Amino acid sequence: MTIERTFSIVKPDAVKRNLIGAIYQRIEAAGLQIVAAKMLHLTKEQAQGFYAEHEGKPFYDGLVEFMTSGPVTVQVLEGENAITRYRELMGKTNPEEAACGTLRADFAESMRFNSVHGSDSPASAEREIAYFFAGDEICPRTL
Ligand code: IDP
Repeated sequence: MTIERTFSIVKPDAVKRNLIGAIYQRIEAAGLQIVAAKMLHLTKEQAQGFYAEHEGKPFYDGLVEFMTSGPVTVQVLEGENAITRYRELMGKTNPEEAACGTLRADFAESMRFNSVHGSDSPASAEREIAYFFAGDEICPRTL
């Protein structure tokens, strides 16, 4: 059993439509624990740095504009194989290709306005968690 942490964002399109609770409910129902959470309105510099790997791609400027268009919530999720399981819960980037019952199939508006982010590898998860959270902001359950 591999207990992992992954990083998640409820993006501005979903926060605007009051979907934070619905998305948190799906995360918890899937057996993942939210061990850190906060609301932020990203600056342009924060969004550019977070998505630096996409710099130069045709969708990069639009993505940064979208991610700074309103508040987001950022979360650390913990659980068995959390990285893969949360990617499966989100569904594919393009909601038209996302499997039925996934967050993006049910909530996303388009390829850009696709409601949620989730880390795609252990290295990304580590970088993304550290980008937004200090160690003492993460609160794993005590048994
Ligand atoms: P992911 O969020 O599923 O990991 P990435 O390829 O890392 O997908 O892209 C990051 C984000 O950039 C996507 O979630 C989406 O919001 C946006 N994006 C990706 N590809 C496109 C595109 O072709 N058009 C518009 N936005 C895009």
